[in-house]
Amino acid sequence: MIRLLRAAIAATLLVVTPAFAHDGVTHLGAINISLPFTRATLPNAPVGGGFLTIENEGPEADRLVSATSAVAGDTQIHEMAMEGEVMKMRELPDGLEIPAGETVVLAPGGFHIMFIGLKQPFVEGETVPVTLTFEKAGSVEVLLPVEAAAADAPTAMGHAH
Ligand SMILES: [Cu+2]
Repeated sequence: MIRLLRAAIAATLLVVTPAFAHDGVTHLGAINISLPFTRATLPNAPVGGGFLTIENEGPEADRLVSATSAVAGDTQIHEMAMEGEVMKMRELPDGLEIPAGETVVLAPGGFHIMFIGLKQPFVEGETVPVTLTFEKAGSVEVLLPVEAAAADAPTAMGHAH
């Protein structure tokens, strides 16, 4: 019985081990995720945005294929693109490629994670959990610190506009 229990615990540890956070960077295989943040939302705001930086240290391209979170009814990966003369955001149905050896930044005005149908407002100083799934590296939960509503970078970057 005890042996079974130990085996179960060991198996659990094996599943959890590949992802770990260090100095604010979440490591998942060849993928490093840093500078996560989101912005405070007004009460009853329908949507929120998630931002972070994804580095691929590996020799092969990977792809962020999905994002999920308990804070919203739906969570999507979006890009900003010109439609005629208007900048609009749209979902990337195939996710976002992270080329080998490159870094892709999700930031206001560009790629972002879109939380749709917020179940509660995002409050400055709290964190919003999001689970990111990569085609090759697998899944990892990242906590996005909630910054001020107009923030364009995490506080740690030292931005003061
Ligand atoms: Cu969006």
